[in-house]
Amino acid sequence: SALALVALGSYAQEKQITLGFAQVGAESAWRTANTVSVKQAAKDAGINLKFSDAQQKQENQIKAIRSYIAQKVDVIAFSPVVESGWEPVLTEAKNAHIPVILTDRSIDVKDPSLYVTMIGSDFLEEGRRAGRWLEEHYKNDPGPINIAELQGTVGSAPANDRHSGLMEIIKNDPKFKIIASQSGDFTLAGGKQVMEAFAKTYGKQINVVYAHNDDMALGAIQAMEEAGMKPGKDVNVVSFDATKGGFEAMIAGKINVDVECSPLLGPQLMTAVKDVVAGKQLPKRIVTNETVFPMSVAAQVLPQRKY
Ligand code: GYE
Repeated sequence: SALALVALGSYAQEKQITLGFAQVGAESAWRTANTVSVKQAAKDAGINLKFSDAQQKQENQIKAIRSYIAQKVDVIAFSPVVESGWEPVLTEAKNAHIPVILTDRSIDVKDPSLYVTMIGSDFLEEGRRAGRWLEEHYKNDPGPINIAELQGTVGSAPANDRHSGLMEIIKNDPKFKIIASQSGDFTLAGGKQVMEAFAKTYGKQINVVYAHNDDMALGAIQAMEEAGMKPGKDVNVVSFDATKGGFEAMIAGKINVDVECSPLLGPQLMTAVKDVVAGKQLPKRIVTNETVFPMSVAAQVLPQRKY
């Protein structure tokens, strides 16, 4: 009867959505802020969140996604540790008719129907922004400008793209040279350890430290200071994320420029989850709004920073 249909309709509307979220880990201040944002936004949206932490291992994320499939969650979202190797598990989700939303990091798959949308930053553009800052900063310097690069997690989208974005800008200017490049896995300890080795091998030859995130930049600053180098003065430190820790280092004169990357993706993600459950069509790519903060504005901007 019509009445039963109306009752059924309102029941369907009120049914709580269950979201399975497979997080990368807890490697950085960025990640911690991202986790808080996702959990808070789920609460605010009345979404039942199942949350797992992969400790930066793809195999753990794959296990978590499989368990969400087995539990028949309504939507799966995850921030992929690395770009490659996702076809099998995403095909399983597709066969189970569970929509998948990517947040933060992108993946490399041939079949775009394996996910609904990707919400997050344009890491390639972030790398270009850093490169443009370097070009501007050194425009009257004949060089050579020797860059030591602290890469993020090997195979991750932000590490790949922050490297490529920089290269795009500096490749036609031979005065810029990447003299050393190694992964510090996006952690403070990793950045410190790699920088200790760089300082020993290259010492005063290094003009720029290009750190793929603030945590590694902060670790590198410690290593440089222990090696008697002056970060922010005789070595220009370029970093990403623009966390409070990054801002404090800029105010202390130790990070020269911080390229913003927002972890506050929770609200956008929950909107996308609701839309997908409601059968709405979503854009394939939802890009986060971001900017660049040079050291000179840090003290003024810090009070408004949310992560
Ligand atoms: O820059 C870094 C974190 O994927 C954008 O991961 C994220 C990166 C972020 O560990 O701090």
